[in-house]
Amino acid sequence: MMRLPWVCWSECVREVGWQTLYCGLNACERLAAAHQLLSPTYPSLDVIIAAPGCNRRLFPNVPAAPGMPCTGEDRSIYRRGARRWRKLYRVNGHIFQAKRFNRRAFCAYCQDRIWGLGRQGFKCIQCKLLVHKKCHKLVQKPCSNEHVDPIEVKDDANGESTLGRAASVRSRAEPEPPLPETPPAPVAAPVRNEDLEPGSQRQYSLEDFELIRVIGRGSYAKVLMVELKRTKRVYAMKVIKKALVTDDEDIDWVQTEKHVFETASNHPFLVGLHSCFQTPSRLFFVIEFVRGGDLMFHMQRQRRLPEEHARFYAAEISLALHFLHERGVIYRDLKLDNVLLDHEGHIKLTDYGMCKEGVRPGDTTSTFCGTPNYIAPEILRGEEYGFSVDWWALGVLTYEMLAGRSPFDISHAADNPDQNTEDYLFQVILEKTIRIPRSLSVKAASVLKGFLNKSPSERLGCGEGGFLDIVSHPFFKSIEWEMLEQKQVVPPFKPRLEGERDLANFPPEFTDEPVHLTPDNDTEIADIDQSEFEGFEYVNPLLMSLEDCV
Ligand code: C58
Repeated sequence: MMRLPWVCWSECVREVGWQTLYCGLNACERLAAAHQLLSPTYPSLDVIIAAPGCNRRLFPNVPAAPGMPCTGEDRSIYRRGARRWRKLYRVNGHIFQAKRFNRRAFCAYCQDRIWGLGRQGFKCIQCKLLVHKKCHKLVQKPCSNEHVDPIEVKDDANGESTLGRAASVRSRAEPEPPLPETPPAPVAAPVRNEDLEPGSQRQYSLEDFELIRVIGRGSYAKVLMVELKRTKRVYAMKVIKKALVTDDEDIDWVQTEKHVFETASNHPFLVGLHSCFQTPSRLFFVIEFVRGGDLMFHMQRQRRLPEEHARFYAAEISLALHFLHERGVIYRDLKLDNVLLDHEGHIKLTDYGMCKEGVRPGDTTSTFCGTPNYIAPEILRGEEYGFSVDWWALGVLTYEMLAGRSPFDISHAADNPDQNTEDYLFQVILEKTIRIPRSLSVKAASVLKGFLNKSPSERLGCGEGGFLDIVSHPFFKSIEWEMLEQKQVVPPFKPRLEGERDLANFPPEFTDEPVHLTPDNDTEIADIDQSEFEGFEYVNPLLMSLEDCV
C-alpha cells in the first residue's frame, strides 16, 4: 500500500476522531480517506465527516509523530466554543445526514412515516430526499442534486417520565467495529504535584478520592458520592466514559458542560465545579456536594406541595435559569431530578450536560433534546427555539409540584400499547389542552397557563417583558426577589440531615450498586482519540483556597 505522509488537517477535520469513522482502514488509509473527503469525489467511502462552514484548508505540514501538533499549529483553536459535528452517509450519490423529523415526514423508500425519538431518519443534504435510517442503504434512486449546503448540526434525546425518573439522552451514532491497527494516541501525562511550579495549581487524580456510593445515573454518566481523602470533604463525582463521547456525533458537549460549570460557580442556585481530571478511559467532574436530595425524592414523599413551597422553589429556579440565560446558556434539562436541595433547603440545579451555550437574545437553535415529559412543543414541532424551552419546563415542574402529577400524565394509558409510547406522549404535549386542578388558586392556575402556553412567543417569560413578566406575575407577588437571590429568605422545608454523610435523602434505587469503576479495557482505550480530551484537567481556584483553610 502506498505510504502517505502524516498531515494535519484544517481546524474542521482535526476533531473528528478518525478511528470511529473510517472503520476497517488503517491509519494511513484513514488519512487518505480524509484527504479524499476534502476532494469530494472519493467513491468507496460511505461515512464522511464535515463541519459547518468548513473551508477545507490544510496544514501544509508534517508533525513529528501521529497525534503531535504541526509547527505553528495552535491547538487551543480546536477547543473554542461549542461546535457540533455531523456524520454524513454516502449512498448512490446521496449524502445523508441523520435527522429528526416531525410527524409529516415519510420515507421515500418504504413510504412509512418517519417519527419517534432519536435521529431515526436520514435526509440527503443535496436533494433533500427523506428516508428511514434503516432504509438508507437500500435507496436505488440516485441523487439528483450535486449542490451542498452548509447545515447546522443537531443532537437528540429520549427517555420517559410522568412523576418517575427518566434519563435525558442524546442520540449517538451506531458504534463502529474496532479498528485493527489504531496506534494508541499518547495520553497527556498528568502533571505530578511535586513537579509543579510554586504557586501553580495541584491537579487531582482518582487516587485522591475514596468512592463512597453511586447516587445517580444517566445515559452518559454515572454519579458517585466521593470523599477527598486529604480533607475528608464529600463531593459528587460525575463519571463519563470517553468511548461514549467519541462515538457520538457531537464531541464537544463535554467542553460546553465545563464552560457552564465555570459560569455556574458564581451563583448560589447552581452547583459549582471543584475539579476535573481524566484517566485513559474516563472523564471526571468533581462537583460540590448538595446534601438534601432532589425534588423528585422530596415530591415522592409529599405527593403535592403547598403553594407557598412550590412558589419558593419555582422562584429560586427562575433566578437560576435567568442567570444562565443572561450568560447565553439554555439549560434544556430542567426536571425534578436535577433540582437539588442543600442542607438549608435552598435549591441548586445540577447536570449541565444538555446545555446549549453561546445563545444571544433572539437567537435560536434546533437540537432535539431534553427529557420527554418536559420537552417543549416547539422542540417537538421541529421549530427553531431559544430560552423559551426552559420556561416551558419550569411550567411542567411547577405543575408537578402543585398537582402531584405531570400535566401530561399518560399513566392511565399504560395498558394500551398504542398509547404507551413516546409518540403518544408527544401528541399529548402538542395537542392536549392542559387541565389545571380546581383545587389550585387562581394565581397558581394563571402562572401554570402562562408557562405552559404552547406558543413560545406568548409564553410567560418569553415576551417583550422577558424575565420581568415572571417577577411581576401575581403568583410571585409575595417573593422578595433580591432577598431571595441573596439566600436571605428562609426555605419552607429543611431536609432532615444527621451529619455530613447522612444518606436518608438519597434515592433508594442505587443502594445495591457496586461503587467501583470497571478496570480499563485496553482494546476500548485504543479506539479513543486522547487528543480530544487534552486540557480537560481543571482545579477551581476558589474551592482550592477554601480547602486550604481546613
Ligand atoms: C440526584 N438526582 S449530574 C442524583 N443524580 C445526580 N446528582 C448530582 N449531580 C448529577 N450534589 C446527578 C446526575 C447527573 C447526570 C446524570 C444523571 C444523574 C449531584 C450533584 C451535587 C449532589 C448530587 C439525587 C441525589 C441528590 C443528592 C444526593 C444524592 C442523590
